[in-house]
Amino acid sequence: MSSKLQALNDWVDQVANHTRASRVHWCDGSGDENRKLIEAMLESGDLEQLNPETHPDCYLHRSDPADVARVEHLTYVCTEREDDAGPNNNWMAPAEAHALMNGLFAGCMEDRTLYVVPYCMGPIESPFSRCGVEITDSPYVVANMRLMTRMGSDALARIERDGRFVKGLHSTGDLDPDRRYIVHFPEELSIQSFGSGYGGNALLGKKCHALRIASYQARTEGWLAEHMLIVGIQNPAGEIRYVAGAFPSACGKTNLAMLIPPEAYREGGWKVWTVGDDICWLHPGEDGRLWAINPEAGFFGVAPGTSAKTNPNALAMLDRETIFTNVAVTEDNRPWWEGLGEGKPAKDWRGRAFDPKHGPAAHPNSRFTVSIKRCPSYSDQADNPDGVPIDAIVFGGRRASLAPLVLEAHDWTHGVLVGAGMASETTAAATGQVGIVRRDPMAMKPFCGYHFADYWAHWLDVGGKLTRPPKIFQVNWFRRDAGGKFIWPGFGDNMRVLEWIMARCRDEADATDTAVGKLPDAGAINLEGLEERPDMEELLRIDPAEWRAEIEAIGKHLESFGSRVPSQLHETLGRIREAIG
Ligand code: GTP
Ligand code: SPV
Ligand code: MN
Repeated sequence: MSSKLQALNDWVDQVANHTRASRVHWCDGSGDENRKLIEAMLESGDLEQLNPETHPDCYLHRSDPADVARVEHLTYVCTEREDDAGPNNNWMAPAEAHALMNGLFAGCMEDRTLYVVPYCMGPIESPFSRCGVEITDSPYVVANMRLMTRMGSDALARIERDGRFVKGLHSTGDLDPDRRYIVHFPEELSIQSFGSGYGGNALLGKKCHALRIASYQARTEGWLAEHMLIVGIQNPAGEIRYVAGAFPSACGKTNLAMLIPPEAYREGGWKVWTVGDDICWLHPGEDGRLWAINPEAGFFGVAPGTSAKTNPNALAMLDRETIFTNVAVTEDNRPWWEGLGEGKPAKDWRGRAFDPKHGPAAHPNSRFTVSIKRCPSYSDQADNPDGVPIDAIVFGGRRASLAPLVLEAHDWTHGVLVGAGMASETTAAATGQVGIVRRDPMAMKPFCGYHFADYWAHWLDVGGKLTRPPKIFQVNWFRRDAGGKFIWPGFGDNMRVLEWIMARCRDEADATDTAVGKLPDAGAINLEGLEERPDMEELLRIDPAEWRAEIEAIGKHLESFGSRVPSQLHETLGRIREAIG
């Protein structure tokens, strides 16, 4: 097979020659093709079958133990001018990066099949969707891309119609961490990834295309590519309003995206619909509102902590047609992870007999891959080519102290400052130390394909085009008490905060103005049905001394991006500094 697009055929030929691939397979995305791939992976040991009685069509992949997370220190944005990549990215000159990658890819697919994977990010018929083709030598990547994107013949047909696509080249190489690079050429609309099979490094449609390349394109085209979930919140009157939320990796997007409201809310008629859990493309509409699509078609979710109590919707879809990566297994070969709340591990994520002295049974960044259509709260609007209109944007992070449960920005510019100043404790989603507070503007630190200062200017520009901009909020589910316990119950109970946010969007709830934003009045958050009343005073406390230090730190952080930082952000910060005294 080949395509009707000469440029695509030429590129595939050229890569096949350079990598000396032994076979070329064009993926059509069919069930039959998938079954054959799975069979081959079961034979090669890439996959293990899980218990077919309890988990039909579920498989376990154990990755190389040194290839379990994104590698931010080996991820590069290669623009002609270093300044365009910004201090937020590692940079390499394009010529140097091409020379390096050409060397690594030379002959790397000898004895391997080269898969051509056409994919579409977003509904096939949406004008907002963008296509790409990933060339990979990993059948695991093909099977995951089939769940995560609209992959195969339909995507190829659209690519042939459009005549343009993002070129992604991937090889697992020999998995040597010293020969591992994830490089992006935004000016060429291309990506090259070598030496890793892990999600964000290898499923190129996801972070590499839909965030790094897309954010760069979005800037020139007047839209935003964001690390955000999208949910629809249906109130007792039956109206559905949409919220987009940016939280850093492993900080709660998937959980918020498929939240089940507490019983009292459900009985009252509240319901939450899932549109997306990780990536959101936002377009200013002709009506002056911001419209969102989820470019993905599946979830690549964090397994640990997922239970019938914390996330019943996730658990309900993980018992069939799911690929698990680096989880543990029980004696009867069911998937298991810390926080699952039932069963016990027999083998750990590396396949060894479980022994607590080796650490957790499941890797802390173990994941599940599953189609979004399997989600019980899947929204029928997720396939709408026009997207959904956004009423509120929520920025969140893991902060043990300082950040209150919820805070409303004074206006769009203040909201952009709130996003730009975001900080969060690091997690296992990327290699490196866990639990360190770092600035992660808009949860895009690892994913923005250009200079952060230009990115914030672009946010302000987009806001300027909106006559009905979403309100912007900051939330923190992770504040801890003196004993280190989370004060807020989180998960389904986050609905209580969403209710206040939705009421604010309809101008129906009061708020107290403070220097750092608008806070709910005492008693404004509905606590009905909670077994234990959380310490709301502590959750909503603004400590002026702590905040003064934070404002200084945000000022330094903005300054580190130099003179390109929009002056409005410095001015807004200055006003807050004065107001807090
Ligand atoms: P990425 O897929 O890496 O982008 O992560 P994510 O933002 O989708 O995070 P996810 O929802 O998978 O949550 C990550 C971890 O945080 C899991 O272990 C969850 O159980 C936990 N978590 C999510 N929401 C809450 C919450 O409201 N409170 C608490 N305490 N933990 C939460
Ligand atoms: C994240 O790390 O933010 C993820 C997983 O969503 S990955 O696909 O690896 O980026
Ligand atoms: Mn993510």
